[in-house]
Amino acid sequence: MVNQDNDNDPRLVAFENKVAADQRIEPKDWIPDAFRKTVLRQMSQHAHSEVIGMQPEGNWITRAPTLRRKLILLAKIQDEGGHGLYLYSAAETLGTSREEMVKALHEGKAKYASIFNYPALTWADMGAIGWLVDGAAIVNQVSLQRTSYGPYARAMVRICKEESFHQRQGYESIMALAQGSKEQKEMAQDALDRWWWPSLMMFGPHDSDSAHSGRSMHWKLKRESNDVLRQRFVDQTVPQAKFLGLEIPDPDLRWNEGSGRHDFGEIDWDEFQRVIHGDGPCNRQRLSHHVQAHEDGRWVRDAMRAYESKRQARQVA
Ligand code: FAQ
Repeated sequence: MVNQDNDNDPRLVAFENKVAADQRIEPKDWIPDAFRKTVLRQMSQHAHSEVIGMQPEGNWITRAPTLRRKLILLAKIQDEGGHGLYLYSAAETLGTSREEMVKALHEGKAKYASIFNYPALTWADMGAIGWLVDGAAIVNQVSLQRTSYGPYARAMVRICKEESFHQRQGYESIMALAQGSKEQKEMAQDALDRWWWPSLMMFGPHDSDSAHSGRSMHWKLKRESNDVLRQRFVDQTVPQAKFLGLEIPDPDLRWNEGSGRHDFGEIDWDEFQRVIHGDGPCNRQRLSHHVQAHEDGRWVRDAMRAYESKRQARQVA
């Protein structure tokens, strides 16, 4: 068997040249094994995040305060499920089935975004998730529209359009509370207090501690680093909070005239590590809910497989 990552392999040279020339890598192209593993890891984690991310908001569908809010929330959550499906399909082009990806999730071998291990405690959290979580997701995903793996980049284009609607609906929802009664404004502030730091964690560890960034940036899978994207999110969100009359829960946050950016406090990295390694407030609940839903849907998958094999048998006969 050929060592796929042998430096002298002419296919590797062709691959590196294609990346360097800013051309997209497509499923028909030969790719080194390390590249395949890295894209698959990131895409499958991304897909799992979209699907597990339906849970915190799903918790509020039956308690939405008005029919209009309920319709918007339902549509948004369905979009997130759809994003998961595009991403699983795009990831399958790397030769791993969706079933295998889901198995890795259930066995704790694949991660999903840390943010979804926090509970959605009040209706204001629906606004905060749209505003902050989708807001952070878009900053990252706009950058990923230019990722070097073609199927991932194309999935991102459509996903970004929908995420941008999600962010706006969240901002509009939290604005209604921030401009409402004293109690509603307090709910909005409380939601910001609880979701701010986990949103900053979505961008991953500092660049200096990021295990995969070096290779991912070299292969142009990641176009911008974790810290650059996090800074962009802070700079865009601080004025939005000011407009709402809400206070970002960071005593170290201030405008830095020299750098033209906001300085901000240090993330609690111990908490981040605990959450990504399975010990956040809702990790067990999120995973067991997903396992249960997967089991509940087994009969549908079995029925579709049985139908398909019968159809194929009829074609052969
Ligand atoms: N959570 O070396 P790096 C959404 C892990 S979609 C969990 O920096 P990398 C839509 C990382 O996997 C949100 N784990 O890793 C929505 C690695 O562990 P591993 C999802 C994290 O890949 C909204 C280790 O730490 N978006 O929100 C996190 O170069 C509302 C070392 O880290 C994406 O997935 C984290 N936050 O950079 C849905 C975007 N950060 O794999 C519903 C695509 C790091 O070695 C409601 N992904 N880790 O075991 C990415 O851009 C990258 O994968 C990063 C991490 C930036 C997340």
